[in-house]
Amino acid sequence: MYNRRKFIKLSAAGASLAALSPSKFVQAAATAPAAQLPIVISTWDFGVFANKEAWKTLEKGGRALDAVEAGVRIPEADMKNHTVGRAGYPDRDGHVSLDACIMDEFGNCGSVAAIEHIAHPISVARLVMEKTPHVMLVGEGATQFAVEQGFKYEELLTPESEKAWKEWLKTAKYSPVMNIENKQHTPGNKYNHDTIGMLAIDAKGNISGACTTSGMAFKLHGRVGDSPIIGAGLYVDNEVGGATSTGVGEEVIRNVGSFLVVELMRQGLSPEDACKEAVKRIIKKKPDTAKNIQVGFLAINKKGEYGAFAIQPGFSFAVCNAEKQDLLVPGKSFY
Ligand code: SD4
Repeated sequence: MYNRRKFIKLSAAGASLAALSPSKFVQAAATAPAAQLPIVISTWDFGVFANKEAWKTLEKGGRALDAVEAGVRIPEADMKNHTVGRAGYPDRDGHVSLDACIMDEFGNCGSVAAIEHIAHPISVARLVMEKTPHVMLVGEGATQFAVEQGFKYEELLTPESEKAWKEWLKTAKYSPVMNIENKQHTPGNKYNHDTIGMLAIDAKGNISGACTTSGMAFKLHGRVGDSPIIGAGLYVDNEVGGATSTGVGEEVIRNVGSFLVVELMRQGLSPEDACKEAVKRIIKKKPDTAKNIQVGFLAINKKGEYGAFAIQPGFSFAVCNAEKQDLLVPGKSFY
Protein backbone atom coordinates (compact mmCIF):
# COMPACT_ATOMS: atom_id res chain seq x y z
CA MET A 1 0.00 0.00 0.00
CA TYR A 2 2.77 2.40 0.83
CA ASN A 3 6.30 2.73 -0.30
CA ARG A 4 8.50 3.37 2.61
CA ARG A 5 10.66 6.18 1.53
CA LYS A 6 13.30 6.24 4.16
CA PHE A 7 13.48 5.18 7.74
CA ILE A 8 14.58 8.07 9.83
CA LYS A 9 15.91 7.92 13.30
CA LEU A 10 14.36 11.00 14.78
CA SER A 11 17.00 11.12 17.44
CA ALA A 12 19.69 11.48 14.81
CA ALA A 13 20.72 15.08 15.18
CA GLY A 14 22.01 15.32 11.64
CA ALA A 15 18.86 14.20 9.84
CA SER A 16 18.10 16.65 7.09
CA LEU A 17 15.62 17.00 4.28
CA ALA A 18 18.47 16.77 1.83
CA ALA A 19 18.83 13.15 2.91
CA LEU A 20 15.31 12.41 1.77
CA SER A 21 15.79 12.47 -1.97
CA PRO A 22 13.46 10.22 -3.98
CA SER A 23 16.48 8.11 -4.92
CA LYS A 24 16.29 6.80 -1.39
CA PHE A 25 13.02 4.91 -1.92
CA VAL A 26 13.69 1.57 -0.37
CA GLN A 27 10.86 -0.86 -0.14
CA ALA A 28 7.15 -1.47 -0.19
CA ALA A 29 5.79 -1.57 3.34
CA ALA A 30 3.20 -3.79 4.93
CA THR A 31 -0.33 -3.33 3.61
CA ALA A 32 -2.01 -2.56 6.92
CA PRO A 33 -0.40 0.26 8.85
CA ALA A 34 -0.05 -0.52 12.52
CA ALA A 35 -2.03 1.62 14.88
CA GLN A 36 -0.19 1.94 18.14
CA LEU A 37 -1.30 5.02 20.03
CA PRO A 38 -0.34 7.75 20.58
CA ILE A 39 0.44 8.61 16.99
CA VAL A 40 1.04 11.70 14.87
CA ILE A 41 0.98 12.00 11.09
CA SER A 42 1.63 14.96 8.83
CA THR A 43 2.01 16.01 5.22
CA TRP A 44 5.19 16.09 3.14
CA ASP A 45 8.82 15.35 3.92
CA PHE A 46 9.16 18.15 6.43
CA GLY A 47 6.41 16.47 8.44
CA VAL A 48 9.16 14.28 9.86
CA PHE A 49 10.61 17.18 11.81
CA ALA A 50 7.22 18.53 12.82
CA ASN A 51 6.18 15.08 14.07
CA LYS A 52 9.34 14.88 16.10
CA GLU A 53 8.32 18.00 17.98
CA ALA A 54 4.72 16.83 18.39
CA TRP A 55 5.97 13.51 19.72
CA LYS A 56 7.61 15.25 22.71
CA THR A 57 4.11 16.09 23.96
CA LEU A 58 2.47 12.79 23.01
CA GLU A 59 5.09 10.55 24.59
CA LYS A 60 4.61 12.30 27.93
CA GLY A 61 0.88 11.58 27.79
CA GLY A 62 0.11 15.13 26.69
CA ARG A 63 -2.91 16.33 24.77
CA ALA A 64 -3.11 15.89 20.99
CA LEU A 65 -4.09 19.55 20.67
CA ASP A 66 -0.85 20.70 22.30
CA ALA A 67 1.11 18.23 20.19
CA VAL A 68 -0.22 19.45 16.84
CA GLU A 69 0.24 23.09 17.70
CA ALA A 70 3.84 22.53 18.79
CA GLY A 71 4.50 20.30 15.79
CA VAL A 72 3.42 22.66 13.05
CA ARG A 73 5.24 25.56 14.64
CA ILE A 74 8.46 23.90 13.44
CA PRO A 75 7.90 24.49 9.70
CA GLU A 76 6.28 27.83 10.53
CA ALA A 77 9.58 28.94 12.04
CA ASP A 78 11.85 27.37 9.42
CA MET A 79 13.57 30.15 7.49
CA LYS A 80 14.27 27.77 4.61
CA ASN A 81 10.62 26.86 4.24
CA HIS A 82 9.04 29.28 1.81
CA THR A 83 5.60 27.77 1.96
CA VAL A 84 4.66 27.86 5.63
CA GLY A 85 4.96 30.60 8.23
CA ARG A 86 7.41 33.42 8.54
CA ALA A 87 9.59 32.78 5.49
CA GLY A 88 6.61 32.06 3.23
CA TYR A 89 6.63 33.60 -0.22
CA PRO A 90 4.43 36.67 -0.51
CA ASP A 91 1.34 37.32 -2.56
CA ARG A 92 1.35 39.11 -5.92
CA ASP A 93 1.70 42.47 -4.18
CA GLY A 94 4.53 41.47 -1.88
CA HIS A 95 2.54 40.81 1.30
CA VAL A 96 3.28 37.65 3.26
CA SER A 97 -0.20 36.48 4.20
CA LEU A 98 -0.73 33.29 6.15
CA ASP A 99 -3.60 30.83 6.71
CA ALA A 100 -4.01 28.36 9.58
CA CYS A 101 -6.58 26.43 11.55
CA ILE A 102 -6.77 24.04 14.46
CA MET A 103 -9.45 21.68 15.78
CA ASP A 104 -9.71 19.68 18.98
CA GLU A 105 -11.43 16.56 20.29
CA PHE A 106 -14.50 18.50 21.44
CA GLY A 107 -15.21 19.92 18.01
CA ASN A 108 -13.81 23.29 19.02
CA CYS A 109 -11.98 25.05 16.24
CA GLY A 110 -10.20 28.27 15.45
CA SER A 111 -8.82 29.80 12.31
CA VAL A 112 -7.01 32.79 10.86
CA ALA A 113 -6.94 33.64 7.18
CA ALA A 114 -4.80 36.11 5.26
CA ILE A 115 -3.13 37.21 8.48
CA GLU A 116 -0.05 39.38 8.01
CA HIS A 117 2.95 40.28 10.19
CA ILE A 118 2.51 37.42 12.66
CA ALA A 119 4.96 34.53 12.51
CA HIS A 120 2.90 31.75 14.12
CA PRO A 121 -0.63 31.79 12.72
CA ILE A 122 -1.40 28.38 14.22
CA SER A 123 -1.05 29.78 17.73
CA VAL A 124 -3.28 32.72 16.85
CA ALA A 125 -5.85 30.24 15.49
CA ARG A 126 -5.73 28.40 18.79
CA LEU A 127 -6.41 31.59 20.70
CA VAL A 128 -9.30 32.45 18.38
CA MET A 129 -10.68 29.06 19.39
CA GLU A 130 -10.04 29.44 23.10
CA LYS A 131 -10.49 33.13 23.78
CA THR A 132 -13.20 34.34 21.43
CA PRO A 133 -16.76 33.30 20.66
CA HIS A 134 -15.73 33.06 16.98
CA VAL A 135 -14.16 30.46 14.73
CA MET A 136 -12.41 32.57 12.12
CA LEU A 137 -10.65 35.93 11.99
CA VAL A 138 -9.26 37.35 8.77
CA GLY A 139 -6.81 39.96 7.55
CA GLU A 140 -6.30 43.08 9.64
CA GLY A 141 -8.72 41.90 12.31
CA ALA A 142 -6.72 38.72 12.78
CA THR A 143 -3.49 40.68 13.05
CA GLN A 144 -5.07 43.11 15.51
CA PHE A 145 -6.28 40.24 17.67
CA ALA A 146 -2.84 38.62 17.60
CA VAL A 147 -1.13 41.83 18.69
CA GLU A 148 -3.67 42.25 21.50
CA GLN A 149 -2.81 38.74 22.62
CA GLY A 150 0.89 39.65 22.79
CA PHE A 151 2.17 38.31 19.47
CA LYS A 152 5.01 40.27 17.94
CA TYR A 153 4.13 42.40 14.90
CA GLU A 154 6.96 41.98 12.44
CA GLU A 155 7.94 42.18 8.82
CA LEU A 156 7.86 38.64 7.51
CA LEU A 157 9.18 39.24 3.99
CA THR A 158 12.70 37.84 4.06
CA PRO A 159 15.37 39.05 1.64
CA GLU A 160 15.25 35.65 -0.05
CA SER A 161 11.47 35.76 -0.46
CA GLU A 162 11.65 39.34 -1.72
CA LYS A 163 14.22 38.32 -4.31
CA ALA A 164 12.04 35.42 -5.51
CA TRP A 165 9.01 37.71 -5.69
CA LYS A 166 10.90 40.34 -7.72
CA GLU A 167 12.11 37.62 -10.04
CA TRP A 168 8.53 36.38 -10.41
CA LEU A 169 7.31 39.91 -11.16
CA LYS A 170 9.36 39.86 -14.37
CA THR A 171 6.82 37.50 -15.91
CA ALA A 172 4.07 37.61 -13.25
CA LYS A 173 2.78 34.25 -14.43
CA TYR A 174 0.73 32.42 -11.83
CA SER A 175 1.33 28.71 -12.19
CA PRO A 176 1.42 26.49 -9.12
CA VAL A 177 4.21 23.93 -9.31
CA MET A 178 3.16 20.37 -8.62
CA ASN A 179 4.66 18.67 -5.57
CA ILE A 180 6.83 21.68 -4.96
CA GLU A 181 6.73 20.85 -1.27
CA ASN A 182 9.20 18.09 -1.88
CA LYS A 183 11.25 20.01 -4.38
CA GLN A 184 11.65 23.26 -2.56
CA HIS A 185 15.01 22.42 -1.12
CA THR A 186 16.29 21.49 -4.56
CA PRO A 187 18.27 24.27 -6.23
CA GLY A 188 16.39 25.65 -9.21
CA ASN A 189 12.94 25.31 -7.72
CA LYS A 190 11.95 28.84 -7.09
CA TYR A 191 8.23 29.05 -6.73
CA ASN A 192 6.51 27.12 -4.03
CA HIS A 193 3.22 26.42 -2.44
CA ASP A 194 2.80 24.16 0.47
CA THR A 195 1.02 23.25 3.62
CA ILE A 196 1.61 21.23 6.70
CA GLY A 197 -1.46 19.37 7.85
CA MET A 198 -1.02 17.35 11.03
CA LEU A 199 -3.28 14.90 12.85
CA ALA A 200 -2.57 13.34 16.23
CA ILE A 201 -4.20 10.89 18.60
CA ASP A 202 -3.01 11.11 22.17
CA ALA A 203 -2.68 8.41 24.82
CA LYS A 204 -6.29 9.00 25.89
CA GLY A 205 -7.44 8.33 22.33
CA ASN A 206 -8.39 11.94 21.64
CA ILE A 207 -7.85 13.40 18.19
CA SER A 208 -6.78 16.91 17.16
CA GLY A 209 -5.49 18.48 13.98
CA ALA A 210 -3.69 21.56 12.72
CA CYS A 211 -3.04 23.01 9.31
CA THR A 212 -0.86 26.01 8.38
CA THR A 213 0.45 27.53 5.15
CA SER A 214 1.46 30.64 3.29
CA GLY A 215 -0.75 29.32 0.51
CA MET A 216 0.00 29.70 -3.13
CA ALA A 217 3.07 31.82 -3.79
CA PHE A 218 2.21 35.08 -5.58
CA LYS A 219 -1.52 34.56 -5.15
CA LEU A 220 -3.88 37.52 -5.49
CA HIS A 221 -3.84 39.75 -2.42
CA GLY A 222 -6.67 38.54 -0.18
CA ARG A 223 -6.78 35.02 -1.60
CA VAL A 224 -7.63 32.39 0.99
CA GLY A 225 -7.06 28.72 0.34
CA ASP A 226 -8.50 25.61 1.90
CA SER A 227 -6.03 25.42 4.78
CA PRO A 228 -7.78 27.74 7.27
CA ILE A 229 -11.25 26.54 6.35
CA ILE A 230 -12.67 23.99 8.75
CA GLY A 231 -14.02 21.10 6.69
CA ALA A 232 -11.87 21.92 3.68
CA GLY A 233 -8.21 21.90 4.79
CA LEU A 234 -8.85 20.17 8.10
CA TYR A 235 -11.57 18.33 9.93
CA VAL A 236 -11.65 16.29 13.13
CA ASP A 237 -14.48 14.28 14.63
CA ASN A 238 -13.35 12.57 17.79
CA GLU A 239 -15.76 9.66 17.24
CA VAL A 240 -14.48 8.92 13.76
CA GLY A 241 -11.09 10.40 12.89
CA GLY A 242 -9.46 13.36 11.20
CA ALA A 243 -8.38 14.47 7.76
CA THR A 244 -6.28 17.22 6.22
CA SER A 245 -5.34 18.30 2.74
CA THR A 246 -2.59 19.85 0.69
CA GLY A 247 -2.34 21.08 -2.87
CA VAL A 248 -4.50 23.46 -4.86
CA GLY A 249 -6.92 24.68 -2.22
CA GLU A 250 -9.62 25.91 -4.57
CA GLU A 251 -10.40 22.34 -5.60
CA VAL A 252 -10.43 21.18 -1.99
CA ILE A 253 -12.85 23.95 -0.98
CA ARG A 254 -15.19 23.10 -3.86
CA ASN A 255 -15.51 19.59 -2.48
CA VAL A 256 -15.27 20.35 1.26
CA GLY A 257 -12.54 17.77 1.11
CA SER A 258 -11.50 17.01 4.68
CA PHE A 259 -15.06 16.87 5.95
CA LEU A 260 -15.87 14.52 3.11
CA VAL A 261 -13.00 12.22 4.04
CA VAL A 262 -14.12 12.05 7.68
CA GLU A 263 -17.72 11.39 6.69
CA LEU A 264 -16.61 8.61 4.37
CA MET A 265 -14.63 7.04 7.22
CA ARG A 266 -17.77 7.30 9.34
CA GLN A 267 -19.53 5.21 6.71
CA GLY A 268 -16.87 2.55 7.09
CA LEU A 269 -14.23 3.37 4.49
CA SER A 270 -10.60 2.95 5.43
CA PRO A 271 -8.59 6.18 5.65
CA GLU A 272 -6.93 5.48 2.31
CA ASP A 273 -10.18 4.63 0.54
CA ALA A 274 -11.83 7.73 1.99
CA CYS A 275 -8.96 9.89 0.71
CA LYS A 276 -9.18 8.18 -2.66
CA GLU A 277 -12.91 8.85 -2.94
CA ALA A 278 -12.37 12.54 -2.12
CA VAL A 279 -9.68 12.74 -4.80
CA LYS A 280 -12.08 11.08 -7.25
CA ARG A 281 -14.71 13.75 -6.61
CA ILE A 282 -12.20 16.47 -7.46
CA ILE A 283 -11.24 14.73 -10.67
CA LYS A 284 -14.83 14.03 -11.63
CA LYS A 285 -15.87 17.62 -11.16
CA LYS A 286 -13.00 19.13 -13.11
CA PRO A 287 -11.14 16.47 -15.07
CA ASP A 288 -9.17 18.90 -17.20
CA THR A 289 -8.02 20.97 -14.23
CA ALA A 290 -7.18 17.88 -12.21
CA LYS A 291 -4.73 16.61 -14.82
CA ASN A 292 -2.40 19.47 -14.09
CA ILE A 293 -2.69 20.02 -10.38
CA GLN A 294 -1.85 18.21 -7.20
CA VAL A 295 -4.23 17.64 -4.30
CA GLY A 296 -3.47 15.15 -1.56
CA PHE A 297 -5.50 14.04 1.45
CA LEU A 298 -4.19 12.48 4.62
CA ALA A 299 -6.45 10.80 7.18
CA ILE A 300 -6.46 8.83 10.39
CA ASN A 301 -9.31 6.96 12.03
CA LYS A 302 -10.13 6.48 15.69
CA LYS A 303 -8.13 3.24 15.80
CA GLY A 304 -5.03 5.04 14.60
CA GLU A 305 -5.09 3.53 11.11
CA TYR A 306 -3.93 6.08 8.60
CA GLY A 307 -3.93 6.52 4.86
CA ALA A 308 -3.44 9.01 2.08
CA PHE A 309 -4.22 9.50 -1.57
CA ALA A 310 -3.27 12.15 -4.10
CA ILE A 311 -4.16 13.06 -7.65
CA GLN A 312 -0.55 12.87 -8.78
CA PRO A 313 2.49 10.91 -7.69
CA GLY A 314 4.95 12.83 -5.53
CA PHE A 315 2.95 13.30 -2.34
CA SER A 316 4.53 12.08 0.88
CA PHE A 317 3.54 11.94 4.53
CA ALA A 318 5.31 11.32 7.81
CA VAL A 319 4.17 8.96 10.56
CA CYS A 320 5.46 8.83 14.11
CA ASN A 321 4.56 6.66 17.06
CA ALA A 322 6.50 4.65 19.63
CA GLU A 323 7.27 2.02 16.99
CA LYS A 324 8.22 4.01 13.96
CA GLN A 325 9.19 7.29 12.43
CA ASP A 326 8.45 6.77 8.76
CA LEU A 327 8.19 8.83 5.66
CA LEU A 328 5.74 7.21 3.27
CA VAL A 329 4.40 7.80 -0.19
CA PRO A 330 0.94 6.60 -1.18
CA GLY A 331 1.46 3.56 -3.37
CA LYS A 332 -1.09 4.79 -5.88
CA SER A 333 -2.28 7.99 -7.44
CA PHE A 334 -4.55 8.78 -10.32
CA TYR A 335 -1.99 9.84 -12.91
C1 SD4 B 1 -3.57 26.44 -0.44
N1 SD4 B 1 -3.66 24.12 0.11
O1 SD4 B 1 -3.37 27.56 0.01
C2 SD4 B 1 -2.83 25.29 0.19
C3 SD4 B 1 -1.51 25.16 -0.45
C4 SD4 B 1 -0.91 23.83 -0.40
O2 SD4 B 1 0.53 22.29 -1.19
O3 SD4 B 1 -1.27 22.97 0.33
N2 SD4 B 1 0.04 23.52 -1.20
O4 SD4 B 1 -4.30 26.22 -1.40
